[in-house]
Amino acid sequence: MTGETSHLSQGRAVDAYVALGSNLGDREAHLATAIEALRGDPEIRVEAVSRLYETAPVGPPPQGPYLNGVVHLRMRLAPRALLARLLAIERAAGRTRAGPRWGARSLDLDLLFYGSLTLDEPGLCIPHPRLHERAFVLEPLCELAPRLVHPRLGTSIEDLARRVRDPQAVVAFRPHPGAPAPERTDP
Ligand code: PH2
Ligand code: MG
Ligand code: MG
Repeated sequence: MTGETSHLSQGRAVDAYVALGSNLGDREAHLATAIEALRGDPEIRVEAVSRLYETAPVGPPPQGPYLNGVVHLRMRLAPRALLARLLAIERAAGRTRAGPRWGARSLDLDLLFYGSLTLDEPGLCIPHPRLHERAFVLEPLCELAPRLVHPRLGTSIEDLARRVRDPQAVVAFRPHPGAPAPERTDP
């Protein structure tokens, strides 16, 4: 095999889940642009996109609320090749790495799962090391993959989400398309 194909995961299609977040600028536009960029990548298939949630910021620096969501991807790219695509999409949204850890950002794309792979390398830890503590990740992920089992913890997303659920801190940004229409309040 030549170097040209070394970014491929030996021809095997893999399901990956990526968390989306933004709390700077036009948050919804940043997330929409990221989803469009993934859809436009000929080597990535976007299988599903969760609803977006407005979430209270987690972490020390004072900052505004986030919009968060999760996408399910299917591709043959190896983990590092996928990570490189995600970082390029972040940069195109004006993301810099100058701010404090856990500080405000225009766009954050975090690789949560890559099949059932576990990996702990500089710059890339799979599954994402904090996903099981974060309601803002687990709530949207639970919509797409409730039965997915975390390969390190041996626990389903549904069970992990139940443990951290926080309806005050993670609120659907738009009503679910199938939800009943809000009650009319005109006089
Ligand atoms: N991301 C962070 C730090 N804190 N809080 C929320 N609600 N959502 C995020 O995506 C988030 C955060 C660093 O990546
Ligand atoms: Mg993050
Ligand atoms: Mg990140």
